[in-house]
Amino acid sequence: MITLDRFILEREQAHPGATGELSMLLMRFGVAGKRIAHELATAAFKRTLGSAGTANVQGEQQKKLDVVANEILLETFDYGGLVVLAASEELEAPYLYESNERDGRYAVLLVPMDGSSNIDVNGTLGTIFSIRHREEGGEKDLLRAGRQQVVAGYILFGPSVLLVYTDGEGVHLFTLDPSIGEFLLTAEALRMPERGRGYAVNEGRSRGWAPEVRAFVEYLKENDPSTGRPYSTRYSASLVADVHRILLEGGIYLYPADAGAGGKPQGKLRLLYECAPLALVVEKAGGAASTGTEDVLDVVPQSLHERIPLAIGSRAEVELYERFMRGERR
Ligand code: AFP
Repeated sequence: MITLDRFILEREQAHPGATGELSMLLMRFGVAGKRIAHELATAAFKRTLGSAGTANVQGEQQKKLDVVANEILLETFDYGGLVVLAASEELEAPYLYESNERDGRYAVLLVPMDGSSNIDVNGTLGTIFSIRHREEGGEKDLLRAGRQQVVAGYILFGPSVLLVYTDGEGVHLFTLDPSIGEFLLTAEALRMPERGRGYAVNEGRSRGWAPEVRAFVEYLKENDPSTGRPYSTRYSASLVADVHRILLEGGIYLYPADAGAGGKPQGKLRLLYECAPLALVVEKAGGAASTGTEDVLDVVPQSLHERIPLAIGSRAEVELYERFMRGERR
């Protein structure tokens, strides 16, 4: 039985000179994951389902559990002197841990509750996280390409609670055993399929997409058993849940630029705390993530809450999507 803590500590021992700080930080995500899972499981009794009646910096309605999960995560790094800054989907500016300002060596980026429209219907949800090195200690430290992430991962709250992370060397999956309250290693050095049979996209928004995107999705739906088509649609309204399925089964998730009514012409998903962490996980498992024209991990952000179009999944489908976007395929 390999617990998350044991796995992390054994990997640390394989790196002579490691300070152990990153290990402590990673283990804290395990603790935060258990606390958030508990809040989700008991929300109906505590009356924490439903809207908080507030909006986040992006003008999106916050659920009570968006706020609760954000508070749990901020509190998680409030001691131990490790983290200087925490940037979150729910906060306009990064939270500064003043007591760690001098010595803290890390910054964290967070989506506390991904897929919050699933909260009230008992659907799958996630927390996305990314750890970066502290540079100067301010917001500018975060405005760097995704390749500079030290660790990235997510916690998936479904029928069981999973924690998936990469430190750049392999992607590892842990499952929470509620009987002992520990995350146990259930897959080490995961490799994702080269191609899949499914795609995830909110097709209700297709009128707002570029013709190239529509052509790609139409291509996936054509009948051609020799190329594995038609693909099946699998969309959950939680990026983490859809990417996790694709990590295990292959395929592609899309959230393209959407010029339709009420759409997001730059794409909906945030580069720094949604796209880049999942891109690192998927790339380290053998997949790819692209804006359609550029590798997500190469995009240098101009601002904290910047949005980009996202195509993420098996290498074969993402490369094919890029060919459609370049007009090489129709
Ligand atoms: P929420 O957390 O606000 O529900 O957004 C979830 C999300 O960022 C991502 O997890 C989903 O894949 C995507 O948005 C769903 O967006 P649509 O409702 O436009 O399909």
